[in-house]
Amino acid sequence: MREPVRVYIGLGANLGDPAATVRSAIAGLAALPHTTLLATSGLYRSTPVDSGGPDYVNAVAALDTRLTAPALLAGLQAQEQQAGRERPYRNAPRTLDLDLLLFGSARIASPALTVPHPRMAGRAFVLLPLAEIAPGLVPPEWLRAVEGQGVWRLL
Ligand code: A4P
Ligand code: MG
Repeated sequence: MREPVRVYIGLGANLGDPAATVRSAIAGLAALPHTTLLATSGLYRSTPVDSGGPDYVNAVAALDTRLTAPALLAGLQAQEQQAGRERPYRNAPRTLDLDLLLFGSARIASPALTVPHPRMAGRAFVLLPLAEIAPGLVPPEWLRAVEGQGVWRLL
């Protein structure tokens, strides 16, 4: 059996009831096989970055998993599909985004998977919730660089 790896997942939603979607997605992460949910950040409201529509709800979760990175990604994508299928509108945009931010100290560059997530360092909606549960992973200069992006922690 593989040793568990500490991984961080970024969650985002901006359609339907995004807070409820993110909360149920966290429950879905906890139910992944060979995986333990260790910590979740609070929920954050954020203005869309490089996209339109309503504000997002974002969060970050820490897991220990014995899954391989591709198997974990497949589990995340299955959960995205499931959230999408619950939406009644034709051609509705995706209602749940699950990004694999970090997979231990692995660096992965395959066609299907890039880890660390290539855009995480410039995004306050990732860095603030990540810093809440893993402050050592977020250099202070990264946080300073994203000051001013619209992100608010929800109670
Ligand atoms: N993929 C490669 N690396 C990864 C990874 N580390 N984690 C591939 C997850 N997927 C990864 O992703 C497209 C493809 O990326 C997948 O098939 C997978 O093989 P997707 O989730 O289908 O599409 P996407 O999320 O629209 O694209 P992308 O490029 O992941 O977008 P981002 O960068 O995730 O941005 N603004 C706010 N405020 N909050 C948000 O959450 N999210 C986005 C999405 C834009 N603006 C936002 C937010
Ligand atoms: Mg994505």
